Amino acid sequence: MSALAACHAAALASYGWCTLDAALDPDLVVALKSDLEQRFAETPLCQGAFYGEHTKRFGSLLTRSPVAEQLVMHPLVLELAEKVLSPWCDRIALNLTQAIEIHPGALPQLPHRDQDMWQGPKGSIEYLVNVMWPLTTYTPENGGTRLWSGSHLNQDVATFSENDALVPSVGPGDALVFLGSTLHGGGGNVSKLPRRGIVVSYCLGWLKPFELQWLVYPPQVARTFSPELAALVGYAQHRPNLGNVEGQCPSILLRDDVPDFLPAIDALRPDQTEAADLFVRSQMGEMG
Ligand SMILES: O=C(O)CCC(=O)C(=O)O
Ligand SMILES: [Fe+2]
Repeated sequence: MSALAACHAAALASYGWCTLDAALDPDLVVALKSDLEQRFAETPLCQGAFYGEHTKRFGSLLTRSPVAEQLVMHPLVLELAEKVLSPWCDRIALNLTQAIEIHPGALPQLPHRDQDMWQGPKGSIEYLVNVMWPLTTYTPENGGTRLWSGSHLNQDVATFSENDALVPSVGPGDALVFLGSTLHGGGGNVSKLPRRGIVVSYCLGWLKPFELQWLVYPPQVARTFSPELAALVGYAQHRPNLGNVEGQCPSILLRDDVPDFLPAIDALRPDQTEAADLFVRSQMGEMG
């Protein structure tokens, strides 16, 4: 792991969040903003108390701007996500890409931990790494993401005082990284202008993702992705044998010709291959 990533990983472990300053070329942010402008304008306001009725959200960002790939595949971000999540999975997966616009008049969002969408044990496993890429400068007035530093170490505490929340100062080109176990929420917007940002999150490769990646990037779309990006959105098996098509890696669907009849082929970890082979050999020994 690079020294830079190790430093950020240590901050994530201690505080549950960290910022990456100037992680993206400003020209790319300009291009990204312009690619998304029309969609922000035409997307209706959200409904429901969690999303917030003065906010707009839309997903599938890899189909909405070529710059989105640079966010999703950002090397330092991927290094951090893998460092945090790899103890509990064979590979990580893209959980969502979502653009969020918080309008003037929006109330603060319910403080929450994103990992609570999965009903497994909490405190012993890290499920998700979140990356917020601001498109406008975030402030406590305009709805900048508020979070509770250290809250990842206190899973039993459902919520903390608003007075203890902090709003990291991040702007276009920076990234705010926080764990799925860190309590956070969008801020209320008492300014006159909307706050815009993009969330990219990564989860354990065996979880059901928040945004159904195979549906938003069906094979005809994923075929245009690099093999690494296609694997991250789900065109890869999670060993052993999870997430297959006809017992094969789902990336088979990205080929020009997909044979009608396919053999199921094991995709096991080396330790599992060894155990299965050993067992087969012992059975053959018994038979003859
Ligand atoms: O918009 C934000 O700052 C955070 C949004 C958020 O945490 C969520 O919708 O889960
Ligand atoms: Fe959240």
